[in-house]
Amino acid sequence: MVFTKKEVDYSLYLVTDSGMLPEGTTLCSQVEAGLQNGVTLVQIREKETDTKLFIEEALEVRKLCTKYNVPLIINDRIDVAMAIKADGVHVGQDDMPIPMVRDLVGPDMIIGWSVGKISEVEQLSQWGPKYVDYIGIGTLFPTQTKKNSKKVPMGPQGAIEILNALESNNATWCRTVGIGGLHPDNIQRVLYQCTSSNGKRSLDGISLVSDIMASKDAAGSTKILRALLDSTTYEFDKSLKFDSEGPVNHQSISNVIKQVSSNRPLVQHITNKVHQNFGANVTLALGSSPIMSEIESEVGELCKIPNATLLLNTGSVAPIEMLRTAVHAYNEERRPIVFDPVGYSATTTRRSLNDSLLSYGQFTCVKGNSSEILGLSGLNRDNMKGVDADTSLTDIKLLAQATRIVAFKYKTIAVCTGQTDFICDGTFGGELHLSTATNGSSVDSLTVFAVSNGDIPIMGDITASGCSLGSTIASLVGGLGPSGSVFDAVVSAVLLYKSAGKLASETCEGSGSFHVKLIDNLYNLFNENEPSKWSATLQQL
Ligand code: TPS
Repeated sequence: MVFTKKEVDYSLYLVTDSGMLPEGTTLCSQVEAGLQNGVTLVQIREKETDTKLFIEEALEVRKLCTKYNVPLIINDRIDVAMAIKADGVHVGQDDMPIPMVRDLVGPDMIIGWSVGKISEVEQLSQWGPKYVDYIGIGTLFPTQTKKNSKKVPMGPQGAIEILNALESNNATWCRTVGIGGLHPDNIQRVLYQCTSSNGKRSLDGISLVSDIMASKDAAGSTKILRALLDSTTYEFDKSLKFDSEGPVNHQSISNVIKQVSSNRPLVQHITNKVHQNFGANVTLALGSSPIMSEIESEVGELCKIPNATLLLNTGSVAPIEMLRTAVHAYNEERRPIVFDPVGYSATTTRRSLNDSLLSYGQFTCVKGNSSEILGLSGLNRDNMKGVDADTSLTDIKLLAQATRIVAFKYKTIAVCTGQTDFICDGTFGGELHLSTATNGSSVDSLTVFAVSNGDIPIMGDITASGCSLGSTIASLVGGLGPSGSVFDAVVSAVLLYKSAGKLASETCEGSGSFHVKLIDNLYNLFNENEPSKWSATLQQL
């Protein structure tokens, strides 16, 4: 045994599959290309290979692993692992039970287990530290590699639940890798989002098959993966800072408005029919250009227009493929996405649709009414009346906590609207760390801000008033220049919208003229740019 278990570096864990090798490559040439460029752990997983050949290949790979000083794990075949003196074994849920594996391999071999359920974490923590050394959490995303898998992809949110279960069951010894459909376009997001709620634990690494084994340039692919793993920031909003310079004040709000006026962002709305016309007018009132496009083939061009921003409102839904393409395109271009989970919790269909969309990408801001944010937080799923907010939800502590949870879970700026609006920044400036997560900054340590302006009940008497706060946030975030602060822009949008709503409610003659006056007041407050005169107030809770 060359390695002690504590020394193992799980950061880039290659699992083999000789069924997908490109022409001109071999199992060993692909593994060696990986080892030369940053693979830190290798697992031989050959489901179709006869024992004799398996052993021959395993001995070759073992030589390579010894040369590069990297441990070797064998999948499923405990006999082969023992025969070739591998460093460890990896077993799935349908393979030999873990206690039997440990009895056979002895105390020093590394044992890995594929885990996808909380009950499996409870089981491994009952066994204690002598049994499972690490788990492969998955499958995270759809994968072509594991044929006939019955598992539904769990997405980052599923992995977070497993990390939380490890913490709540005190399985501190157990290391973790994420697996399933991992590629350069989603790895940083997974590492960034997957942290336990207490802020103490994130994934120790990623494990993958096809991105290296099926690559025509395994060395180049590994280098890309290594660079992503080694960077400590996920810049999902390329030109934008997340942190505020200090407390948001009239000066910083005025700066946001100035940047938006001069940059005139394009705000692509993918939104429900009821909101389209009003949202377009709100966007225009804020010096921005709306485009209501659900054409999949043009998303790639739209997101490249300077200051392009996406508002994704799930009130009525474009084809899911179009939505996925849009989320990927804006993420790839590092442009902001504001997500509005309309009617989350109203029906099972809406909940699973919103959950799927949220698993596709990284969102700069998630804005919902109190029922939606409570639903997303998991604190309360049973209080939806259709897609409207339940106005009886006024428990400030509960709503503030729900906002914190959503901000932390999705590493986003969460906005919860209601009589009082709550805002919480859970982005940690895009920082990501293997293993140590947010260095102990937990959900509970996040600061929540409240925006109030008295009750404006008439807001609920027009259509799309909540959706149009989404348009306002998207305009202000999208209009920021390179020195802008996203958090300042979100706060500015909420203050502006609430102040305009109050003024409109004071001068309107009914809900019809309120509609018009809301646009007038947004237009005037934006163009005057004198935030000291706005009536809505910001308070740190
Ligand atoms: C560490 N497993 C789950 S998904 C998958 C495999 C092999 C395919 C991923 O392929 N955790 C560890 N080792 C394992 N063998 C498993 C889990 C089981 P791709 O990266 O091409 O999507």
